[in-house]
Amino acid sequence: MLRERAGAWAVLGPLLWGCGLALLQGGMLYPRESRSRERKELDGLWSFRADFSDNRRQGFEQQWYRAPLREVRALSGPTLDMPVPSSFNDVGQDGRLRSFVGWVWYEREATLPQRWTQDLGTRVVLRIGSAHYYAIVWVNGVHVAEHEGGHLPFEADISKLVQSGPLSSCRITIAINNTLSPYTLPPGTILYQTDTSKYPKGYFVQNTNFDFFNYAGLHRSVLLYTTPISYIDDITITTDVDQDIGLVNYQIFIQGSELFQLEVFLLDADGRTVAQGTGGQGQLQVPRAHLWWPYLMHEHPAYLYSLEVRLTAQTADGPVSDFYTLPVGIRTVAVTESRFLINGKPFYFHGVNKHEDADIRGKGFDWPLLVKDFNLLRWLGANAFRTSHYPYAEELMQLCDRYGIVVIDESPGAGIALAQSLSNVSLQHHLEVMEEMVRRDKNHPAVVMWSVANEPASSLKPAGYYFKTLIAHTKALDPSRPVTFVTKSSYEADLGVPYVDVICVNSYYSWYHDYGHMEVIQLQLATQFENWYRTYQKPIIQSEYGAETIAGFHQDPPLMFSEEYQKGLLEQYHLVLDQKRKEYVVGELIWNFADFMTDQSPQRAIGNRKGIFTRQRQPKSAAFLLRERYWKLANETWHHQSAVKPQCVENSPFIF
Ligand code: GCB
Repeated sequence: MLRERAGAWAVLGPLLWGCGLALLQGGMLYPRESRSRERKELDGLWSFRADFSDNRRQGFEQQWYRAPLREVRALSGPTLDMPVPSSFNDVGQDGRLRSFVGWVWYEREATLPQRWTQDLGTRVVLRIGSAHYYAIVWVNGVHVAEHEGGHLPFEADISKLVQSGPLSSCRITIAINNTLSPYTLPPGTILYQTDTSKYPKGYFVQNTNFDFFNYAGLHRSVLLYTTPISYIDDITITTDVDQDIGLVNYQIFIQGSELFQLEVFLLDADGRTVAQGTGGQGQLQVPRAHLWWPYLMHEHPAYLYSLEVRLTAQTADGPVSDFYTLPVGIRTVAVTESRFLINGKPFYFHGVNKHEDADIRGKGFDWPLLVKDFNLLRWLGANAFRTSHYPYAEELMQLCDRYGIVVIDESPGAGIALAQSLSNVSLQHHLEVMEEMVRRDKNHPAVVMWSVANEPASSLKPAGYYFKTLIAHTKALDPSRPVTFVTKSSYEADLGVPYVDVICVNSYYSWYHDYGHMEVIQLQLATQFENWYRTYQKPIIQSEYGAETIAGFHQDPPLMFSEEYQKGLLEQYHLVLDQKRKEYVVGELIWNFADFMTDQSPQRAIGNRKGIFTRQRQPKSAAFLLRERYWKLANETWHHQSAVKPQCVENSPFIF
């Protein structure tokens, strides 16, 4: 039975990859420079105005996109300087902006190289990495794009606009609305307060059922890039291993020409060509392939090849060439009744849940923060994280590939609490979001599983159909990876878990239940695992556990909120995890990597404090406890034949 299920994955994956991933129409390749492609980042200061008018629609009524924003006289006042990427909420001193709900307007001028505006053989694309939540984009006052969803990129081909006149610059205006509804992902509701004895006229607040602050704005880079008019639109890679031969299946989509030739070259890390092919679809074979292994599982983790794709296309104006290079990791993923296998070896997730969150910038992308977080992860000996509770920046996913940090890639399906949010309207949008997410992240070897949601109301009646459809669709999009969602429902009531490949369970024993009583953890946790496993015979990940901890609060014997309590609680969990990981538990992810901002509430002392690091990335005592544990776990799951084992050497934490 065990082997049969593993086998089914291994066999079905390669057979289905062609049809599954082909369901996706249109590409969203990361914009990389090449011999045929240029890019221009538009990060920096943009003009900004929040529309404080009562109906939040003054910007549309006065058509703020028609002229430079600073020239429009508006009730909402002058424009502000706004950094991009950044959330707009925490950079100012105006409390109204911090909690603003409605339309905000961003604008900047971009100067374009002459060739971009004069060479009609050049395609100019505007790409927005993340605009939370709903965005409308104009270039020189002309509507070019609209997008729903705050965590995935979208693009507009603006060639015609910038090549139609003598202009060497263009004005980009982006209106963004952070209002959430029961049908958005994540969902939310606007509550109007009509009791005029308590609230001013027109008073409303936005409520959510998720536990992170609804930061908004341009969270990732906005950039312009070029391709030739006939171009490589999408590449899909799946990999397999046959004995010591690595198999790289590729499928390439071209736009702008029906008549073209494609050549592909697979280069090793030293730049040597190890395999090559032609045509839009095929399989490359790599004898004695270096596999992509997770961090701390192998002496040489995260081995990446490069797939160089060269297009020569015939167009009305003559031949055109396009070049794109994609990093490729050769690895397999499989799930049995009790194990998660990477390259056929049992993999144990020992890692964290994260958030895109930091002081001042909110959810804005930041290179120093990114590098610090990876250094902390490697110091900790973490081999995995979940992108709780939305897809993270592409640059971060690339570093996961490069460092061997395994990712459970989660959609923004957090806080699905109302029956309305399990309706067909919501489902349709959720299916589209999964398409966007798979399209963006399908080629990352680090991504080993999709998570379609976090803690939905999966015991409500519509949840059965909702998750059956959503998971089946995700598997059809990508048959090469397992699919899950993260549950907090009981094993008896959950209607979605029958469809997952791996059960991901969150529990907060002796925190939200029996608080202060760590002595109940072992019994309750063991019962949790046994119930789920007896019912489903699927591997289980403890996808969240933790305790609110204010750094610097000490209390012995431990009391809640102290560093000692956090450590004590974790230790109780670890005792049970150590038994059950010998059987069917395949991972443990602490909640949370670092403290993060939430809505205000009596339970949150300026945000959620369950981090093992503070929001400024300084360790609490629990970080040292976990570090010891993770390095020990790494030692046990080391699969390479060599005698060298992972070691956590003081002051030189990464030996690889
Ligand atoms: C959970 C949620 C997470 C919260 C966490 C908590 O179950 O998945 O988003 O932040 O609990 O700290 O309450």
